[in-house]
Amino acid sequence: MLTVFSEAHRLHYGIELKDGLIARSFENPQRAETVLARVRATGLGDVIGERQYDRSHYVGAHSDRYVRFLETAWDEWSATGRTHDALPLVWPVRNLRDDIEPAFIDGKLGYYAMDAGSPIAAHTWEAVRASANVALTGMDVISAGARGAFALCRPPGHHAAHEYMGGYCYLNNAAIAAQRGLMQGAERVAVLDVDFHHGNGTQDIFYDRADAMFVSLHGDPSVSFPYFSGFADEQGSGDGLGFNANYPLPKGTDWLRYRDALADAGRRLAAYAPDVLVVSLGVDTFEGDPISHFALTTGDFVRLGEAIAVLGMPTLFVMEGGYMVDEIGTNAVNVLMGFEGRVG
Ligand code: 6XA
Ligand code: ZN
Repeated sequence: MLTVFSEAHRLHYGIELKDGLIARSFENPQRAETVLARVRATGLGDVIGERQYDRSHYVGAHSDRYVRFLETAWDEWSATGRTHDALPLVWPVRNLRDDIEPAFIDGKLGYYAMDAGSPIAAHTWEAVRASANVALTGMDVISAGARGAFALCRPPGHHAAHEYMGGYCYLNNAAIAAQRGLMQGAERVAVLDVDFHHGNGTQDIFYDRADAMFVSLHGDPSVSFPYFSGFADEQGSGDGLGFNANYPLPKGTDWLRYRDALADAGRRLAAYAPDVLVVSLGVDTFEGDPISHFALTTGDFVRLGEAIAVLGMPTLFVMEGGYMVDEIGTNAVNVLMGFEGRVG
């Protein structure tokens, strides 16, 4: 299986508001390097760089004005004399006005963010674009006929919605890739999100569409981030009704429980019969993950890859979360090896 990787991810390493304090982000450059090292150590396949795509490839999944915000945010922030990372500090919740885009950057940051987890620094946009381009390149590999490909994206994408960033995400790499699959002739695409956290951004982007199904297994949002999305009654709207499925699972979920939900998700996907499957591959479901609450073991990730392979769909894996840095490489690549039938 080909892996697509961009060194530009190293340009981004920010801060987040955590436990009431500003701290270095759990989402750090070492994550992608550890996964890449494991790809090479296992001989999974060749590693290629990303192709270049212009901004028009991000619009659709995202609004034009949101992409514009991402492109200009650092310049607007730094023009005020500030040299540290930009973070939002006020949000248009409930009855506050969300119909007027603020003119000043401090307002724009809150307008286009769901949390204080997606900092913007001088080179963030370069890394973000490269990550989306990694996913687009991966979809091109699939559209050219490959059975599987791995987009080793960083920063991740599944919390990024049509018009907001959050949870370490800026552009929704999986949705952007899925959209390209549709542009390249797929009649239906599906996204299976196995990250511990609900992929609220991907759900948002495809919620009212019948040509893209979104299926997610994740920690119950009543007790886990992102808290405000990911409940079982979110089933799509309009043309998209019935094409969104959430499987919120309790803290402590282990493989036996996970496997049952995955089997149900697999039946849904098989009935939909997409031309392409995109897997939002987070391995923060690992028992040792520092910010998540499931109990999958390193061996379980092989089983996960095998179960995805059984669906028999051309599959693009897109890297999302996973923070136990030592094991993230083994766990992510175990899914891919399981998919390839390379380990038993
Ligand atoms: C709160 C936790 C963000 C979760 C990010 C993640 N800052 N998403 O792993 O999949
Ligand atoms: Zn996650």
